[in-house]
Amino acid sequence: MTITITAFHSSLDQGVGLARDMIVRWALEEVGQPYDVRLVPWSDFKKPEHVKRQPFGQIPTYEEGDLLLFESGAIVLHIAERFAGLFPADANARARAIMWMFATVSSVEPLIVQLEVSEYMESDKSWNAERMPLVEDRVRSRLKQLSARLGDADWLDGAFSAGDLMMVSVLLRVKSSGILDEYPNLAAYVAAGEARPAYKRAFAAQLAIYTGKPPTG
Ligand code: GTB
Repeated sequence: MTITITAFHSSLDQGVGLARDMIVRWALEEVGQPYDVRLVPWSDFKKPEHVKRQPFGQIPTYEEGDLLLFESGAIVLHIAERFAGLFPADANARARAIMWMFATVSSVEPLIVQLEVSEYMESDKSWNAERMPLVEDRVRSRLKQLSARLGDADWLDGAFSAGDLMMVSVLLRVKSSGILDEYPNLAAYVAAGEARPAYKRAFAAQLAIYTGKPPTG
């Protein structure tokens, strides 16, 4: 059955892996499923045809036969349940992988979103210089806890899982701030995610849309 996802027709970041279709691409690459991509122009995001798929007028979405999903976390959860490769066989380990997916979107990502808002949407505000250190320190405090939990392990709970895929994807968004490098084990964890062949294929496929060059390797 053909899987179709949506992505930006044109991206401000030119496909450096931060738009959320990357998370879905990576998951599909990990489980070895081919997919088509429907590119959505900015002008169509809030039009009824796209809002029918994604009520908030965003990407990514996921279509597989009669199934239509939005929210990257829900899409990854579905992919991990539907195809082998992202969830452990053991039921308890699988529950913990799901726990890490929720931890990513509810305990880590919101603090990182605040940092992105301060950096990209509020940098011109008179109070931004005062607020930014507070926002950065909230991210630091959460990353310190995550770093303590990860310790010297390769992944969050045994083998690489959908929980790691989600967590690495979110942590990548603080890489450019320099904060990630303050936690060497988290920086190494993210680098190990980026080094996975499936991640590299997904990254190349997303980049190719905006460079016009087919992915290599
Ligand atoms: N919680 C949702 C999910 O995980 O699926 C969040 C989806 C989301 O934020 N999608 C963004 C979007 O569609 C793209 S990823 N934004 C359009 C809108 O809201 O109108 C964030 C993003 C936005 C823009 C760039 N860029 O231009 O380079 C990169 C990443």
